[in-house]
Amino acid sequence: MRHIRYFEEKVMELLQEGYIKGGSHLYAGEEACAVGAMAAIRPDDYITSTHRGHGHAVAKDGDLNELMAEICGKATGCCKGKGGSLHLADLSTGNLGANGIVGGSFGIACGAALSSKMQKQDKVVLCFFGDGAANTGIAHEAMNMAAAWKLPVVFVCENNLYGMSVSVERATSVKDLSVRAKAYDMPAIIADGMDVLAVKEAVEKAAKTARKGDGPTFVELKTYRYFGHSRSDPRAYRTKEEEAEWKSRDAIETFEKRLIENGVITEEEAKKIDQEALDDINKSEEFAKASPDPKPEALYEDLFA
Ligand SMILES: Cc1ncc(C[n+]2csc(CCOP(=O)(O)OP(=O)(O)O)c2C)c(N)n1
Repeated sequence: MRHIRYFEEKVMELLQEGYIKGGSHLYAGEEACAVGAMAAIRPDDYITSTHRGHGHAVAKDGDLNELMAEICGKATGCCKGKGGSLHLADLSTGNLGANGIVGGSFGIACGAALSSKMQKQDKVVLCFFGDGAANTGIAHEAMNMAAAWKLPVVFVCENNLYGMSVSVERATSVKDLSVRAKAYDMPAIIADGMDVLAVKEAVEKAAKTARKGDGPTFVELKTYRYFGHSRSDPRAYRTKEEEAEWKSRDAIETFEKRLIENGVITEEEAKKIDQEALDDINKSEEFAKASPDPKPEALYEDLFA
């Protein structure tokens, strides 16, 4: 979780410096969702990510240097600098990619899950999506198909209360998005997205169901993004009090406190873990900055059209 937090703070710094071009949607605040979910599946399982996908890529054990280089548009990136933040894919870890299309993760997840089922591969797919994406047409088509065909997919909704500046209450008829699972005869679990162990437990249960052939589950994680939707967002649609309240339950701080209180790690060990994460991220910045840009002729490579 510390790696993700420092990764995102570094990306913000590089965006503000103008070193990273284009848009970027930061995952800080939601770390427990990605880390808890990945801890619940196998390394050879798949994920489909969102436009807010850096945390998923890091938690799926992506190489930090390659991920940072990709976001900086460098040839050493995991997509050779051609995917960037919004299309951050890392097939070496089973990360089928972030997506600039809100709701884009659903169809790809169902395809991967169908492929796993047809090839009897025993792999599950975590389909991450936001509360805004839950209102897209493809979300409903995909959940219906996955339930009807008992596909090994887990629909992981990161409900961070806002889709850009629009709150869930304004955009959505239901309070808990996961009640929609009932319409597809699919089980639903709601978990605290600020508690990494609660997330792990929920996704583990859902992944087990999917892996044994009993189809999809809707897992709704209640969480919060700390930065604005993107860098130009002044966050005028939410109050400072609301932000402070969520930050008081910060997933990293509370988990660290819990580990120390329960004697799992000492304060010194916690500090060491923190420093190591910071060093790794600084190294990834150095790697990205020392890496070459893609060559112009690379524009014509890796095209499938
Ligand atoms: C099909 C489509 N419609 C609209 C957009 C513009 N857009 C980008 S992010 C976003 C909000 C998505 O909200 P949510 O799914 O809750 O994810 P969050 O940003 O909160 O993580 C919108 C509307 C888009 N990229 N794609």
